[in-house]
Amino acid sequence: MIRDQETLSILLDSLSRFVRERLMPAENEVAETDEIPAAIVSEMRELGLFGLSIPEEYGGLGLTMEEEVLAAFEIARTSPAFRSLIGTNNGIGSQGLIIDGTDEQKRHYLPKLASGELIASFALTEPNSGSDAASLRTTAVRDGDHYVINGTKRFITNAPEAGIYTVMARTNPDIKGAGGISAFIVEKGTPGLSLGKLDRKMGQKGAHTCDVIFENCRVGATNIIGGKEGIGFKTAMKVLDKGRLHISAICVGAAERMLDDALRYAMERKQFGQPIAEFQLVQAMLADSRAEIYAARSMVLDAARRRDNKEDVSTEASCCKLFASEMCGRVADRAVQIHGGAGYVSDYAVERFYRDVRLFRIYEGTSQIQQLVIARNMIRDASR
Ligand code: COS
Repeated sequence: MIRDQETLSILLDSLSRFVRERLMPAENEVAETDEIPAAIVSEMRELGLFGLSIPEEYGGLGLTMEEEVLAAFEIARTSPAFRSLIGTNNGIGSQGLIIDGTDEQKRHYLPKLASGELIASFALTEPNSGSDAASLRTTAVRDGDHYVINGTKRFITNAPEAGIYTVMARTNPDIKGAGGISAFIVEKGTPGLSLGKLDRKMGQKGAHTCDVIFENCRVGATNIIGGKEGIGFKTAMKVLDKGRLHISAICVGAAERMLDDALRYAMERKQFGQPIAEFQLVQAMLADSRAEIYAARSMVLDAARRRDNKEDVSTEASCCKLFASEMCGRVADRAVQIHGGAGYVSDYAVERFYRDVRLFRIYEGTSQIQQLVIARNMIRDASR
Protein backbone atom coordinates (compact mmCIF):
# COMPACT_ATOMS: atom_id res chain seq x y z
CA MET A 1 0.00 0.00 0.00
CA ILE A 2 1.29 3.44 -0.84
CA ARG A 3 0.75 5.08 2.53
CA ASP A 4 3.57 7.61 2.27
CA GLN A 5 2.52 11.08 1.27
CA GLU A 6 5.30 11.70 -1.21
CA THR A 7 4.64 8.63 -3.38
CA LEU A 8 0.91 9.34 -3.26
CA SER A 9 1.44 12.95 -4.37
CA ILE A 10 3.60 11.80 -7.29
CA LEU A 11 0.88 9.33 -8.35
CA LEU A 12 -1.91 11.92 -8.08
CA ASP A 13 0.14 14.55 -9.94
CA SER A 14 0.95 12.17 -12.79
CA LEU A 15 -2.71 11.14 -12.98
CA SER A 16 -3.83 14.75 -13.06
CA ARG A 17 -1.31 15.52 -15.82
CA PHE A 18 -2.38 12.45 -17.83
CA VAL A 19 -6.02 13.51 -17.56
CA ARG A 20 -5.26 17.10 -18.64
CA GLU A 21 -2.74 16.39 -21.37
CA ARG A 22 -3.91 13.09 -22.87
CA LEU A 23 -7.51 12.33 -21.93
CA MET A 24 -9.26 15.71 -22.08
CA PRO A 25 -7.98 16.42 -25.62
CA ALA A 26 -9.31 13.00 -26.73
CA GLU A 27 -12.82 13.42 -25.29
CA ASN A 28 -14.48 14.48 -28.54
CA GLU A 29 -12.81 11.71 -30.53
CA VAL A 30 -14.04 9.11 -28.03
CA ALA A 31 -17.57 10.56 -28.14
CA GLU A 32 -17.60 10.50 -31.95
CA THR A 33 -16.00 7.10 -32.54
CA ASP A 34 -17.38 5.31 -29.45
CA GLU A 35 -13.83 3.93 -28.95
CA ILE A 36 -10.91 4.79 -26.71
CA PRO A 37 -7.79 5.09 -28.91
CA ALA A 38 -5.47 2.07 -28.54
CA ALA A 39 -2.51 4.33 -27.75
CA ILE A 40 -4.35 5.75 -24.74
CA VAL A 41 -5.28 2.25 -23.52
CA SER A 42 -1.56 1.32 -23.66
CA GLU A 43 -0.63 4.41 -21.69
CA MET A 44 -3.29 3.57 -19.10
CA ARG A 45 -1.69 0.14 -18.73
CA GLU A 46 1.79 1.63 -18.37
CA LEU A 47 0.57 4.00 -15.67
CA GLY A 48 -0.78 1.03 -13.70
CA LEU A 49 -4.35 2.29 -13.88
CA PHE A 50 -5.88 -1.18 -14.31
CA GLY A 51 -4.42 -2.32 -11.00
CA LEU A 52 -4.90 0.68 -8.71
CA SER A 53 -6.78 -1.29 -6.07
CA ILE A 54 -5.36 -4.77 -6.71
CA PRO A 55 -2.95 -5.84 -3.93
CA GLU A 56 0.75 -5.34 -4.59
CA GLU A 57 1.49 -9.05 -4.20
CA TYR A 58 -0.55 -9.60 -7.37
CA GLY A 59 1.13 -6.80 -9.31
CA GLY A 60 -1.28 -3.94 -8.52
CA LEU A 61 -0.61 -0.64 -6.74
CA GLY A 62 -2.55 -1.80 -3.69
CA LEU A 63 -4.11 1.59 -2.97
CA THR A 64 -6.08 1.97 0.23
CA MET A 65 -9.70 3.04 -0.21
CA GLU A 66 -8.78 6.60 0.73
CA GLU A 67 -6.00 6.65 -1.83
CA GLU A 68 -8.30 5.08 -4.43
CA VAL A 69 -10.97 7.77 -4.01
CA LEU A 70 -8.32 10.48 -4.27
CA ALA A 71 -7.22 8.89 -7.57
CA ALA A 72 -10.86 8.62 -8.66
CA PHE A 73 -11.42 12.36 -8.02
CA GLU A 74 -8.68 13.01 -10.61
CA ILE A 75 -9.70 10.40 -13.21
CA ALA A 76 -13.31 11.59 -13.16
CA ARG A 77 -12.41 15.06 -14.37
CA THR A 78 -12.68 13.79 -17.94
CA SER A 79 -15.16 11.63 -19.91
CA PRO A 80 -16.43 8.78 -17.70
CA ALA A 81 -15.66 6.31 -20.53
CA PHE A 82 -11.95 6.36 -19.65
CA ARG A 83 -12.71 5.51 -16.02
CA SER A 84 -15.19 2.88 -17.10
CA LEU A 85 -12.54 0.89 -18.97
CA ILE A 86 -10.29 0.62 -15.90
CA GLY A 87 -13.22 0.68 -13.47
CA THR A 88 -14.24 -2.96 -13.61
CA ASN A 89 -10.66 -4.26 -13.10
CA ASN A 90 -10.28 -2.05 -10.03
CA GLY A 91 -13.84 -2.47 -8.85
CA ILE A 92 -16.75 -4.78 -9.45
CA GLY A 93 -14.90 -7.09 -11.87
CA SER A 94 -11.98 -7.96 -9.58
CA GLN A 95 -13.27 -7.34 -6.08
CA GLY A 96 -15.24 -10.60 -5.87
CA LEU A 97 -11.93 -12.43 -6.29
CA ILE A 98 -10.05 -10.11 -3.93
CA ILE A 99 -12.67 -10.29 -1.18
CA ASP A 100 -13.78 -13.93 -1.38
CA GLY A 101 -11.59 -15.72 -3.95
CA THR A 102 -9.32 -18.67 -3.09
CA ASP A 103 -5.55 -18.12 -3.13
CA GLU A 104 -5.31 -20.08 -6.33
CA GLN A 105 -8.01 -18.02 -8.04
CA LYS A 106 -6.28 -14.82 -6.96
CA ARG A 107 -2.88 -16.01 -8.17
CA HIS A 108 -4.35 -17.09 -11.48
CA TYR A 109 -6.34 -13.99 -12.42
CA LEU A 110 -5.28 -10.92 -10.43
CA PRO A 111 -1.83 -10.31 -11.99
CA LYS A 112 -3.39 -10.24 -15.46
CA LEU A 113 -6.13 -7.89 -14.27
CA ALA A 114 -3.58 -5.61 -12.58
CA SER A 115 -1.56 -5.27 -15.78
CA GLY A 116 -4.65 -4.71 -17.92
CA GLU A 117 -3.84 -7.75 -20.04
CA LEU A 118 -7.26 -9.07 -19.01
CA ILE A 119 -10.46 -7.05 -18.53
CA ALA A 120 -12.98 -8.26 -15.95
CA SER A 121 -16.69 -7.58 -15.84
CA PHE A 122 -19.46 -8.14 -13.28
CA ALA A 123 -22.62 -9.92 -14.38
CA LEU A 124 -25.40 -9.56 -11.82
CA THR A 125 -28.29 -7.75 -13.56
CA GLU A 126 -30.73 -9.71 -15.74
CA PRO A 127 -33.69 -8.80 -17.94
CA ASN A 128 -36.07 -9.48 -15.04
CA SER A 129 -33.79 -8.81 -12.09
CA GLY A 130 -32.29 -5.36 -11.55
CA SER A 131 -32.88 -3.68 -8.19
CA ASP A 132 -34.18 -6.99 -6.83
CA ALA A 133 -30.86 -8.69 -7.45
CA ALA A 134 -31.62 -11.71 -5.25
CA SER A 135 -34.44 -12.75 -7.61
CA LEU A 136 -32.00 -13.57 -10.40
CA ARG A 137 -32.91 -16.55 -12.60
CA THR A 138 -29.63 -17.60 -14.20
CA THR A 139 -28.96 -21.16 -13.07
CA ALA A 140 -25.76 -23.12 -12.52
CA VAL A 141 -26.46 -26.83 -12.19
CA ARG A 142 -23.75 -29.13 -10.88
CA ASP A 143 -22.72 -31.92 -13.26
CA GLY A 144 -19.75 -33.90 -11.92
CA ASP A 145 -16.72 -31.62 -11.81
CA HIS A 146 -18.56 -28.90 -13.69
CA TYR A 147 -21.49 -26.49 -13.49
CA VAL A 148 -23.77 -25.88 -16.44
CA ILE A 149 -24.86 -22.23 -16.63
CA ASN A 150 -28.02 -21.01 -18.37
CA GLY A 151 -29.45 -17.49 -18.42
CA THR A 152 -28.98 -13.93 -19.68
CA LYS A 153 -27.19 -11.02 -18.01
CA ARG A 154 -28.04 -7.46 -19.06
CA PHE A 155 -26.31 -4.05 -19.32
CA ILE A 156 -22.95 -5.63 -18.51
CA THR A 157 -20.22 -2.98 -18.52
CA ASN A 158 -17.08 -3.90 -20.50
CA ALA A 159 -18.65 -7.21 -21.58
CA PRO A 160 -17.40 -6.77 -25.17
CA GLU A 161 -13.83 -6.16 -23.91
CA ALA A 162 -13.86 -8.68 -21.07
CA GLY A 163 -11.67 -11.77 -20.79
CA ILE A 164 -13.42 -12.93 -17.61
CA TYR A 165 -16.91 -12.47 -16.21
CA THR A 166 -17.91 -12.64 -12.54
CA VAL A 167 -21.30 -14.31 -12.91
CA MET A 168 -23.91 -14.61 -10.17
CA ALA A 169 -26.10 -17.68 -10.75
CA ARG A 170 -28.51 -19.79 -8.72
CA THR A 171 -26.94 -23.10 -7.69
CA ASN A 172 -29.80 -24.08 -5.39
CA PRO A 173 -33.23 -23.69 -7.04
CA ASP A 174 -34.96 -24.60 -3.76
CA ILE A 175 -33.70 -21.38 -2.19
CA LYS A 176 -35.49 -18.56 -4.01
CA GLY A 177 -33.57 -15.66 -2.43
CA ALA A 178 -29.97 -14.72 -1.76
CA GLY A 179 -28.84 -17.99 -0.14
CA GLY A 180 -29.22 -20.01 -3.36
CA ILE A 181 -26.80 -17.82 -5.32
CA SER A 182 -23.13 -18.52 -6.08
CA ALA A 183 -20.53 -16.47 -7.95
CA PHE A 184 -18.44 -17.93 -10.79
CA ILE A 185 -15.53 -16.83 -12.92
CA VAL A 186 -16.34 -17.60 -16.54
CA GLU A 187 -13.67 -17.07 -19.16
CA LYS A 188 -14.30 -15.56 -22.58
CA GLY A 189 -14.39 -18.25 -25.25
CA THR A 190 -16.04 -20.85 -23.02
CA PRO A 191 -18.45 -22.77 -25.28
CA GLY A 192 -22.03 -21.64 -24.61
CA LEU A 193 -21.06 -18.05 -23.73
CA SER A 194 -22.06 -15.38 -26.25
CA LEU A 195 -22.65 -11.63 -26.32
CA GLY A 196 -25.67 -9.60 -27.44
CA LYS A 197 -25.41 -6.51 -29.62
CA LEU A 198 -23.97 -3.32 -28.15
CA ASP A 199 -26.47 -1.27 -26.15
CA ARG A 200 -27.17 2.16 -27.66
CA LYS A 201 -26.88 4.34 -24.60
CA MET A 202 -27.91 7.93 -23.82
CA GLY A 203 -24.28 8.85 -23.07
CA GLN A 204 -20.93 7.46 -21.99
CA LYS A 205 -19.84 6.82 -25.55
CA GLY A 206 -16.63 4.79 -25.51
CA ALA A 207 -17.88 2.70 -22.58
CA HIS A 208 -19.61 -0.42 -23.80
CA THR A 209 -22.37 -2.58 -22.38
CA CYS A 210 -24.27 -5.54 -23.77
CA ASP A 211 -26.06 -8.77 -22.83
CA VAL A 212 -24.00 -11.80 -21.82
CA ILE A 213 -25.82 -15.00 -22.75
CA PHE A 214 -25.20 -18.47 -21.29
CA GLU A 215 -26.55 -21.52 -23.11
CA ASN A 216 -25.43 -24.77 -21.50
CA CYS A 217 -22.14 -23.09 -20.69
CA ARG A 218 -19.92 -25.55 -18.79
CA VAL A 219 -17.43 -24.22 -16.29
CA GLY A 220 -15.18 -26.16 -13.94
CA ALA A 221 -16.34 -26.48 -10.33
CA THR A 222 -13.04 -24.80 -9.35
CA ASN A 223 -14.38 -21.60 -10.95
CA ILE A 224 -16.82 -20.97 -8.12
CA ILE A 225 -15.51 -17.93 -6.22
CA GLY A 226 -14.25 -18.97 -2.79
CA GLY A 227 -14.87 -22.62 -3.65
CA LYS A 228 -18.22 -22.58 -1.82
CA GLU A 229 -21.83 -22.54 -2.99
CA GLY A 230 -24.38 -20.12 -1.58
CA ILE A 231 -22.17 -17.14 -0.72
CA GLY A 232 -22.31 -15.45 -4.13
CA PHE A 233 -24.97 -12.88 -3.26
CA LYS A 234 -23.05 -11.73 -0.21
CA THR A 235 -19.90 -11.52 -2.32
CA ALA A 236 -21.81 -9.32 -4.78
CA MET A 237 -23.10 -7.05 -1.99
CA LYS A 238 -19.62 -6.63 -0.50
CA VAL A 239 -18.30 -5.82 -3.95
CA LEU A 240 -21.03 -3.21 -4.36
CA ASP A 241 -20.27 -1.60 -0.98
CA LYS A 242 -16.82 -0.79 -2.30
CA GLY A 243 -18.04 -0.03 -5.82
CA ARG A 244 -20.54 2.50 -4.50
CA LEU A 245 -17.80 4.41 -2.73
CA HIS A 246 -15.71 4.44 -5.88
CA ILE A 247 -18.66 5.71 -7.98
CA SER A 248 -19.33 8.40 -5.35
CA ALA A 249 -15.77 9.64 -5.82
CA ILE A 250 -16.31 9.62 -9.58
CA CYS A 251 -19.42 11.78 -9.09
CA VAL A 252 -17.34 14.30 -7.14
CA GLY A 253 -14.63 14.50 -9.82
CA ALA A 254 -17.15 14.84 -12.66
CA ALA A 255 -19.05 17.56 -10.77
CA GLU A 256 -15.78 19.44 -10.16
CA ARG A 257 -15.04 19.34 -13.88
CA MET A 258 -18.50 20.59 -14.84
CA LEU A 259 -18.28 23.39 -12.28
CA ASP A 260 -14.82 24.42 -13.55
CA ASP A 261 -16.24 24.62 -17.06
CA ALA A 262 -19.30 26.56 -15.87
CA LEU A 263 -17.20 29.03 -13.86
CA ARG A 264 -14.85 29.66 -16.78
CA TYR A 265 -17.80 30.22 -19.09
CA ALA A 266 -19.53 32.52 -16.59
CA MET A 267 -16.39 34.66 -16.27
CA GLU A 268 -15.97 34.95 -20.06
CA ARG A 269 -19.57 35.30 -21.20
CA LYS A 270 -20.83 38.89 -21.11
CA GLN A 271 -24.47 39.96 -20.94
CA PHE A 272 -25.97 43.29 -19.89
CA GLY A 273 -22.45 44.73 -20.20
CA GLN A 274 -20.65 42.45 -17.76
CA PRO A 275 -19.55 38.83 -17.23
CA ILE A 276 -22.54 36.76 -16.17
CA ALA A 277 -20.46 35.56 -13.18
CA GLU A 278 -21.13 39.03 -11.68
CA PHE A 279 -24.85 38.34 -11.46
CA GLN A 280 -26.01 37.08 -8.10
CA LEU A 281 -28.47 34.57 -9.56
CA VAL A 282 -25.59 32.93 -11.46
CA GLN A 283 -23.39 33.19 -8.36
CA ALA A 284 -26.03 31.28 -6.39
CA MET A 285 -25.78 28.37 -8.84
CA LEU A 286 -21.97 28.41 -8.64
CA ALA A 287 -21.98 28.62 -4.84
CA ASP A 288 -24.60 25.92 -4.29
CA SER A 289 -22.60 23.62 -6.56
CA ARG A 290 -19.34 24.34 -4.78
CA ALA A 291 -20.88 23.70 -1.36
CA GLU A 292 -22.54 20.45 -2.42
CA ILE A 293 -19.34 19.15 -4.07
CA TYR A 294 -17.42 19.92 -0.89
CA ALA A 295 -20.00 18.04 1.19
CA ALA A 296 -19.86 14.99 -1.09
CA ARG A 297 -16.05 15.03 -1.19
CA SER A 298 -15.91 15.12 2.61
CA MET A 299 -18.41 12.28 2.93
CA VAL A 300 -16.55 10.10 0.46
CA LEU A 301 -13.20 10.65 2.20
CA ASP A 302 -14.71 9.92 5.60
CA ALA A 303 -16.38 6.69 4.44
CA ALA A 304 -13.20 5.60 2.64
CA ARG A 305 -11.13 6.12 5.80
CA ARG A 306 -13.68 4.14 7.80
CA ARG A 307 -13.46 1.28 5.31
CA ASP A 308 -9.68 1.35 5.58
CA ASN A 309 -10.16 1.07 9.36
CA LYS A 310 -12.14 -2.14 8.72
CA GLU A 311 -15.48 -0.65 9.74
CA ASP A 312 -18.67 -1.93 8.06
CA VAL A 313 -19.46 0.94 5.67
CA SER A 314 -22.52 -0.48 3.97
CA THR A 315 -24.68 2.42 5.23
CA GLU A 316 -22.02 5.07 4.59
CA ALA A 317 -21.34 3.76 1.07
CA SER A 318 -25.04 4.05 0.26
CA CYS A 319 -25.22 7.53 1.84
CA CYS A 320 -22.28 8.60 -0.34
CA LYS A 321 -23.70 7.06 -3.52
CA LEU A 322 -27.12 8.64 -2.90
CA PHE A 323 -25.84 12.10 -2.07
CA ALA A 324 -22.92 12.28 -4.51
CA SER A 325 -24.81 11.00 -7.56
CA GLU A 326 -27.83 13.25 -6.92
CA MET A 327 -25.46 16.16 -6.28
CA CYS A 328 -23.69 15.43 -9.57
CA GLY A 329 -27.04 15.53 -11.38
CA ARG A 330 -27.88 18.92 -9.83
CA VAL A 331 -24.45 20.32 -10.72
CA ALA A 332 -24.83 19.05 -14.30
CA ASP A 333 -28.19 20.77 -14.54
CA ARG A 334 -26.84 24.07 -13.20
CA ALA A 335 -23.74 23.85 -15.41
CA VAL A 336 -25.99 23.57 -18.49
CA GLN A 337 -28.15 26.44 -17.16
CA ILE A 338 -25.11 28.69 -16.70
CA HIS A 339 -24.00 27.92 -20.27
CA GLY A 340 -27.51 28.86 -21.48
CA GLY A 341 -28.13 27.98 -25.15
CA ALA A 342 -24.45 27.03 -25.47
CA GLY A 343 -25.01 24.31 -22.89
CA TYR A 344 -27.53 22.59 -25.11
CA VAL A 345 -25.24 22.20 -28.10
CA SER A 346 -22.34 19.82 -28.41
CA ASP A 347 -19.66 22.51 -28.92
CA TYR A 348 -19.31 22.54 -25.15
CA ALA A 349 -18.35 19.51 -23.05
CA VAL A 350 -21.13 20.20 -20.58
CA GLU A 351 -23.80 18.93 -22.99
CA ARG A 352 -22.01 15.56 -23.15
CA PHE A 353 -21.33 15.46 -19.40
CA TYR A 354 -25.01 16.14 -18.68
CA ARG A 355 -25.90 12.92 -20.51
CA ASP A 356 -22.90 10.96 -19.24
CA VAL A 357 -23.51 11.60 -15.54
CA ARG A 358 -27.18 10.64 -15.69
CA LEU A 359 -26.08 7.04 -15.30
CA PHE A 360 -24.53 7.66 -11.88
CA ARG A 361 -27.96 7.82 -10.24
CA ILE A 362 -28.84 4.44 -11.71
CA TYR A 363 -25.98 1.95 -11.88
CA GLU A 364 -24.41 0.10 -8.94
CA GLY A 365 -27.80 0.59 -7.28
CA THR A 366 -30.34 3.33 -8.01
CA SER A 367 -30.81 6.23 -5.59
CA GLN A 368 -33.96 4.49 -4.39
CA ILE A 369 -32.00 1.30 -3.60
CA GLN A 370 -29.49 3.39 -1.62
CA GLN A 371 -32.37 4.92 0.36
CA LEU A 372 -33.72 1.45 1.02
CA VAL A 373 -30.32 0.13 2.20
CA ILE A 374 -29.76 3.15 4.48
CA ALA A 375 -33.20 2.97 6.11
CA ARG A 376 -33.09 -0.81 6.52
CA ASN A 377 -29.68 -0.63 8.19
CA MET A 378 -30.94 2.13 10.50
CA ILE A 379 -33.92 0.02 11.58
CA ARG A 380 -31.73 -3.09 12.00
CA ASP A 381 -29.19 -1.21 14.13
CA ALA A 382 -31.91 0.37 16.28
CA SER A 383 -33.52 -3.02 16.93
CA ARG A 384 -30.33 -4.58 18.31
N1 COS B 1 -22.47 -7.06 2.87
C1 COS B 1 -22.53 -8.37 3.25
N2 COS B 1 -23.69 -9.07 3.26
C2 COS B 1 -24.81 -8.43 2.85
C3 COS B 1 -24.80 -7.08 2.45
C4 COS B 1 -23.56 -6.40 2.46
N3 COS B 1 -23.48 -5.12 2.09
N4 COS B 1 -26.05 -6.72 2.10
C5 COS B 1 -26.83 -7.80 2.29
N5 COS B 1 -26.07 -8.83 2.74
C6 COS B 1 -26.54 -10.17 3.11
C7 COS B 1 -27.62 -10.07 4.16
O1 COS B 1 -27.04 -10.00 5.46
C8 COS B 1 -28.40 -11.34 3.94
O2 COS B 1 -27.71 -12.41 4.54
P1 COS B 1 -28.49 -13.44 5.53
O3 COS B 1 -29.53 -14.08 4.64
O4 COS B 1 -27.43 -14.37 5.98
O5 COS B 1 -29.07 -12.61 6.60
C9 COS B 1 -28.30 -11.55 2.43
O6 COS B 1 -27.16 -10.80 2.00
C10 COS B 1 -29.53 -11.03 1.72
O7 COS B 1 -29.69 -9.67 2.03
P2 COS B 1 -31.10 -8.96 2.00
O8 COS B 1 -32.08 -9.83 2.74
O9 COS B 1 -30.92 -7.56 2.45
O10 COS B 1 -31.44 -9.03 0.45
P3 COS B 1 -32.65 -8.37 -0.32
O11 COS B 1 -32.92 -9.22 -1.49
O12 COS B 1 -33.78 -8.06 0.58
O13 COS B 1 -32.15 -6.91 -0.81
C11 COS B 1 -30.77 -5.28 -1.91
C12 COS B 1 -30.90 -6.57 -1.11
C13 COS B 1 -32.04 -4.64 -2.38
C14 COS B 1 -30.00 -4.29 -1.04
C15 COS B 1 -29.90 -5.74 -3.09
O14 COS B 1 -30.65 -6.60 -3.91
C16 COS B 1 -29.33 -4.63 -3.93
O15 COS B 1 -28.31 -4.02 -3.58
N6 COS B 1 -29.97 -4.35 -5.10
C17 COS B 1 -29.41 -3.47 -6.06
C18 COS B 1 -28.52 -4.23 -6.97
C19 COS B 1 -27.60 -3.34 -7.70
O16 COS B 1 -26.93 -2.49 -7.13
N7 COS B 1 -27.52 -3.54 -9.00
C20 COS B 1 -26.68 -2.75 -9.78
C21 COS B 1 -26.14 -3.58 -10.86
S1 COS B 1 -24.62 -4.22 -10.49
S2 COS B 1 -23.43 -2.87 -11.29
